[in-house]
Amino acid sequence: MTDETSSTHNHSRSADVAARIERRWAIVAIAVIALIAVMAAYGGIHRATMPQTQVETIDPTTLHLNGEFIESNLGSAIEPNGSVTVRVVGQQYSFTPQCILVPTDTPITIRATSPDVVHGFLIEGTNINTMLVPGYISDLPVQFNKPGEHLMPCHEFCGVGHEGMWGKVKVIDKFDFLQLSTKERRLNCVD
Ligand SMILES: [Cu+2]
Repeated sequence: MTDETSSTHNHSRSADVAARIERRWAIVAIAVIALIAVMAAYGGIHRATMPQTQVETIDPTTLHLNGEFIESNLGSAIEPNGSVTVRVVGQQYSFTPQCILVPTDTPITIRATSPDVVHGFLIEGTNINTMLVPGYISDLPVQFNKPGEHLMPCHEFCGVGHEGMWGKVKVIDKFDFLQLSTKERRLNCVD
């Protein structure tokens, strides 16, 4: 072997090594991207992320006049399938209803919006934490396993009265809730 051929040989061998290492790192990079894409899809589909990608809009100037957020429709309603839907409006500077009444061990959907400015919506002790944005409906699933009370502060500065904007969620036994629901179409604990 002459010096020249051996150096060409070495050169092509190191090029092979470099190509192999590059390929390996490309596979690692693609695997990381694929893993992140799968995690994002899983989080979105299983509602593990907020805000949701699904966007529901509503006209904030007329929500008190017609549609599901008129005053007589606010509060907790039992659906035909046994789940509960709670409709809430956050406005400067209170929530309606101010006290939300819900049953234990029942799938609950909270639907909330705002007619004026952005408010925060948080239920202490749960993963419910979102914003009420005028023009949009926030739709959140929650379930409570035991009776009790949870504070529900507005945690988004919404004006001079912001610090006084508090509500609460009262969780009562499923059986008691069902009994109350035979008397009223929409339940809350302000009455
Ligand atoms: Cu507020």
